[in-house]
Amino acid sequence: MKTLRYTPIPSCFYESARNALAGRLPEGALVVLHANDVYPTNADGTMQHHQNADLHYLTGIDQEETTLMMLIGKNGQHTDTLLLRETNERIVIWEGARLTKEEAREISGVRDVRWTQEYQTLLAQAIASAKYVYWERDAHPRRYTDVQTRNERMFAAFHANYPNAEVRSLYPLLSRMRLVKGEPELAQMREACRITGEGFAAILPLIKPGMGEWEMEALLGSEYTRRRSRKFSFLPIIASGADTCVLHYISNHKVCKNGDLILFDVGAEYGGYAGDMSRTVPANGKFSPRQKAVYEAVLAVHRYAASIMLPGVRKTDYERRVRARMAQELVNLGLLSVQQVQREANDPSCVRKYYMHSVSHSLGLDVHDVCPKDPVFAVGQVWTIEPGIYIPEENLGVRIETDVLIHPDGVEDLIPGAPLEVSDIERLMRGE
Ligand SMILES: [Mn+2]
Repeated sequence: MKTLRYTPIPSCFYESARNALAGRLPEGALVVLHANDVYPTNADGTMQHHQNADLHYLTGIDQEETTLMMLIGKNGQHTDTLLLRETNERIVIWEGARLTKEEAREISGVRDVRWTQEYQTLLAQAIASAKYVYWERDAHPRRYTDVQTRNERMFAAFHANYPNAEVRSLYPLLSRMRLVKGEPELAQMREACRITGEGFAAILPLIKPGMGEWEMEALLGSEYTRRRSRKFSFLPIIASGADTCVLHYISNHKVCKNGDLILFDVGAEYGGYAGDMSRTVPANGKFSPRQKAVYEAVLAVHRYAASIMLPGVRKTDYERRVRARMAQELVNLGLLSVQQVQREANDPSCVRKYYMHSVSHSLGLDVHDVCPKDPVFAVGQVWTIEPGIYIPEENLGVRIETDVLIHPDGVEDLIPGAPLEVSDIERLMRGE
């Protein structure tokens, strides 16, 4: 096996993931999953390939034009076939050799590896003995795109050829499985989170008024890459001044000014897994009294949320309790009146004026990872905790986000390397 930038997950993890999926499927089920396309830009340009997360979860293969087929037999037995893009002379010269069949076997544990040329023949054979077809199609509740994925495009062709096949969704099964992380996945996530936090702590002493948001992005990217991250796990948000109130600000094109807060919502990817962290710091290294008051309010809500994220708690209840706690802080800051909050004692929707997003999302191969509807917290799940207060009339937004692993008795902070307390942030920014 080649030495890689990251330590790969052993193939036995992917084998057990396929066994677990097969055990949840009926006899006669055929599973078909495709890699994501390499998306075009203009002319002959392309974007960086980003693997389909379900395919990654079941095989560990991070290569375009890959297909996994699984035919489920009696008692969860299954026959798996992996199809790969075959290297030719042109690919060797221009892109570099793709995986050999032997390399793909070592990574995924799938013994039957073929070239993609056999796709139609193998599919026809499998369909002949299949009763149901589980074709992967992304059903994330917040997914919105006009662009057809490779899975959807291949499905359209499949449906035209086999209009009578009984097609079922893989999403409910895989989203439940991916919600609880296996030990090898946690090792990757710990590393993604370690890089995310330590890389950020490393650039804190360098931040000064007059610095461009893009310069901070460059410094952070350098720290992440040196630590073997392949890329930011999502487009980094480095927002100063009024843009701290823009939840998904990604232009990072302003110069930060003395007296500004700077909101970082950034993450490093490692081995396909995502870190996701937010910190808010003063450009000049010292919080003003008002900035500090808002920061401490968000931190108090963060601490409260972490204390009630326990196994067995329903996420919707958790979110409601955090909103109620947030309401108290917004009253203390003079942003809401006691009467406003009391009118909606059970679930104060008035908090949404200053805190308009949810406090937690699951994290894994995807930044906003898969998740069943109305999940219940359980041991082995990884969630973000990210309350925020945004006051556009004061050009002041604060978000504090950690990633946590749920244990039987509470949560573990996976990003201990990045400061949370005002005093720790100010000390690090002084270079001490
Ligand atoms: Mn997040």
